[in-house]
Amino acid sequence: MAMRRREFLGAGVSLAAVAPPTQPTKPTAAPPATQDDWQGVARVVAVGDVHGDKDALVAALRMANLVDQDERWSGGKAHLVQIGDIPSRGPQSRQAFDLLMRLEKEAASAGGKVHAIIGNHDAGVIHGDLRNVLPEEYGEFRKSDSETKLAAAYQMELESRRKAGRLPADPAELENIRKFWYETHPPGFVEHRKAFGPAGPYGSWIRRNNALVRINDTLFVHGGISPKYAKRGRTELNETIRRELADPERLLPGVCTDVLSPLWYRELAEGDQQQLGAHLQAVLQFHQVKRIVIGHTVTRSAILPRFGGRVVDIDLGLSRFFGRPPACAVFEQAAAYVLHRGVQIPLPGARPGELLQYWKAVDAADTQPSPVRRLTDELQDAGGAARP
Ligand SMILES: [Mn+2]
Repeated sequence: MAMRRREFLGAGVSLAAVAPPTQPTKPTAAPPATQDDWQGVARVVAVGDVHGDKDALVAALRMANLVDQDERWSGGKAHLVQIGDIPSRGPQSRQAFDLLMRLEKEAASAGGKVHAIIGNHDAGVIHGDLRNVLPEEYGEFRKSDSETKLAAAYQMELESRRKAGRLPADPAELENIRKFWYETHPPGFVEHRKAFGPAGPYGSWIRRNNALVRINDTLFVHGGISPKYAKRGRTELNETIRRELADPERLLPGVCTDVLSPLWYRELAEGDQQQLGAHLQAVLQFHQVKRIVIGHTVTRSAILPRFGGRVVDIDLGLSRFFGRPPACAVFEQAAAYVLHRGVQIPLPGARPGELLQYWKAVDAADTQPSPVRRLTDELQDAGGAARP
C-alpha cells in the first residue's frame, strides 16, 4: 500500500518530504459539507477548465458580465460554476485561485455564488499528482528564503533515502540524484506544497468544494458520470472525495485516482452516443436533471453539445496552453446559450437541424477561417444528422 502510493506520487513529490515537522501527518477531518443542490437560480454561468490562465478566466467572466473592469463581482445573484482544473499547464494558477476565492466572497455578499467544482488537477495538487505543474506555478509561491527551504527539504530527502538504504555511495550517482531533485523541485516548491496541502489555504479551500453540483435542472461535474458511479448520490460522492483529499491514506484505492470517477471519466465527451444513450438517460433520471455540463476533455475549439443537448462539454481549452477563444455557457430560466467570442448562440436540443444551426452560428462568430468549419461541412454533408 505504502509502495503503491509512493509510485503514484512519483519521484520526489511526496508531501512527507516537504512537510514541516510541526504539521500533523493526518490533517483534521473534512470541513463541513458545502451545499450541492440549488434550485430557483435565475442565472448560471459555466466556465471551463482554467489551467493556470487567470487572464483567460477574467476574459470569460467579463464576457458574461460577472466581473467589472476592476475584476470585482458584478454578477449580482448569478451563480458562477467553474468546472474544475484551475491549476496545471499555465503560469497563473495561484492568481486564478486568488481571484475565484475573492469572487466567492464578493458573490456571496451580493446574493450570488461561486461553485469551484473539484477537477482531477485540483485534487492532484493536493495529493501530489504534479505531472503537469509548471515551474512558474511553483514560482508564484517563491519567497526570498525559498532556496534555503529547498536545501532543507533536499537534506530530508537524503535522510529518508539513507534510512531506506537507497543512498548511493558513488558520488556521480549521488550528483545525478541531486540534479534530478532540483529539476523537479523549482524555487517555491516547498511553499506550493504547503499551501496546497490538506491544511494549507488553497488545499483546504479546494477540499471544501464539491465534485458534483446540481443547479436547477443541470448537473455540473468535471469529467462525467460513468456506469460505475451511476448510482452514487451526489452528497455521498462529494463527502467521499473530500475525505480522501483530507487524508492521503485514503487515496488508494479511492475515487480521486479512479479514471472512471467523476473527476476523470471522458466518455460523455468522446464515447459513442448511441451506445451510451441509455446510460446517460439513467444518470439524468437518477439525478433528476435535464442535462450534464462537463469539462476535462478539450473540444475542437468551441463549447460542444452532445446527446441532443443532454451533455454540454464546456472545456474548449480557453487557457493559453490551448489558446482557444474565451467562451462560456449560460443557463437562464427561459434560455440556454453559449457566449462564443461574445456572441450569444442558443444551445441546441434534439430537434433536427438544431445542431447544424449551432455550429454554423459558432463558425460565423469565429475568426475566419474558423476552426469549426470542417465540422460544419461534415454535418452539412450528412444532412445535419452527423454528430460531433
Ligand atoms: Mn481534467
